[in-house]
Amino acid sequence: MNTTKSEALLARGQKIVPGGVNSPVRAFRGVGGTPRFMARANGARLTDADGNEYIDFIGSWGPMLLGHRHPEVLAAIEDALTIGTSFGAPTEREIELAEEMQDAVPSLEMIRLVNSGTEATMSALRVARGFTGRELTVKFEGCYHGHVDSLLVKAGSGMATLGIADTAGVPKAFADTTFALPYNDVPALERAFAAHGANIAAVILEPVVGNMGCVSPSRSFLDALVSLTKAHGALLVFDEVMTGFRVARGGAQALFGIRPDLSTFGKVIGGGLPIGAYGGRADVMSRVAPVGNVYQAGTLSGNPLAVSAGLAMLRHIRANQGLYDELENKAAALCAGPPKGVTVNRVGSMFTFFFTETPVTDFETAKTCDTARFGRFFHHLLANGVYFPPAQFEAAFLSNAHTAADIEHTRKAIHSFF
Ligand code: KE4
Repeated sequence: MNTTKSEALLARGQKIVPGGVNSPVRAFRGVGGTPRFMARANGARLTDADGNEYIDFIGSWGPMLLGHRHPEVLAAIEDALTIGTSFGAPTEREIELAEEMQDAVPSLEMIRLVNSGTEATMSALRVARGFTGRELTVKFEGCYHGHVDSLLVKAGSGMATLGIADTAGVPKAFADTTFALPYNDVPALERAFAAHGANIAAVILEPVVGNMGCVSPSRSFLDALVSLTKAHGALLVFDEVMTGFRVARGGAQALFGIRPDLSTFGKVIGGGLPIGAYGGRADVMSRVAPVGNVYQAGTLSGNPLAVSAGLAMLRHIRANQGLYDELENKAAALCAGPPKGVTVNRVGSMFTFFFTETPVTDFETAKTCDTARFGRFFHHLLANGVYFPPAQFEAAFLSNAHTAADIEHTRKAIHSFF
C-alpha cells in the first residue's frame, strides 16, 4: 500500500504539531506504522492522501452514526452558512437542539451547550461540587471523560485511596480529589462511600465503556451506583458523550432504565462539528451562571453551524428510529462467530475485538490483551481496506451507511488474519 504522502505529511506535521496530530490516538502509537492523513470521506468510506480507500469503523470516534457527509447534515450546514457562522448571542436553534435532546432524554430537565465532551464533563463536575458543597469525585479505571485535570488519575495504592495523576502536569491537589475504582466492582464502591460518602460530590462513569474498549456495566453495579449516590447525597453523572444517541436514541440511560442526576453529551449531537452538552436535574442545573453561582462559559457555545448539524442529526434519528435495529443487525452480523482467542464485546453499534480469551469486564481484564497481536491485526485490516481504531483499548463504531457488502468484506478481512 502506497503511503508516501501520509509519510511526507507526518514528517512535515511533526515539525509544528506535537506528533503531527491534534489528538494523540491518531498517531498510531498503539499499533505502530504511519498514521493515515485523510483527504476525504463519504458514507462509510475514508480516502487517505495517497488515494487508499477504507471502510471506516472509527466514524470520527462516534459522531458519524449516519455515515460521513449525510445529505441532511450537509444541507443544514449549508443553510446555516446563509445566516452567519457565530454571533456570541443566543439563537432559536440552540433552544431547538436542547428541546430535541430533552425529547429523547427525559432526564435532561435543563441543558447547557458547550464545545467538547471534555468541557461537558468538566462543567458537570463543577456544578455537582457547587450543588453539593463537596469536593470529591469517584471515577472508574479505564473510563475516559476527556482531558479534565481532576479526571486524569489512576487508582491509588488501596481501593479506597485517592487517585494519583496519570499524566504530567496535573497537580497532586487535583488528583487528591478523585477516587479511581475498578469498573463493575460493587464492594470497592461501597468501601469508598463508607469511608468518604459525606464528601463525595459525584460519581461519573461511562455507562457503556468505550475507552478501555467496549465494556458493559453489570446490573448490580448500576443498581449500586444509584442506591449509594442517593443514600449519600452524591450526584450520579452518566458520561454519554460516546453512548448518547449511539447505543439508543435515549442513550445508555434508556437502555438501562436509569435516570442520572446529570448527563454529558458530545459527538453525535454535533453531527461531526465541535460540540458538547451537559444537563439533568433542574434544581442542580439552576446553579449554573447566570442563574446560579457556578460559573461556566464559552465563546462558541451553541455555535450555529454545530447546532444546525446536530439538529439535523437528531431530527433524522427521531424520524427514523428503526435505524437502531438496522445498526444492531449489522453489528451483530459483523461480530458473529468471533475468531478463536478473541473476546468480542458489543453494545449496539459500538464494539471491540479484545485479543484475550479472558472475559473483559474491567480495565484489569482488558489489560490481559496481547496488544502487539492487536497491532498486527489492525495493519492486516488496513491492508485489506478496513480501518479499525488504531488502539486495542478503544471502541469501533458502525454507521447506518455501512452496507451488507461492507460487512461481508470486513468479516473476510477479519477472519483471514486468524
Ligand atoms: P472530547 O473532549 O474529545 O470531545 O470528548 C471527551 C470524551 C468524554 N467522554 C467520553 C466517554 C469520550 O469517549 C470522550 C472522547 N472520546 C475519545 C475516543 N476515545 C475521542 C478521541 C480522541 O481523544 O481523539
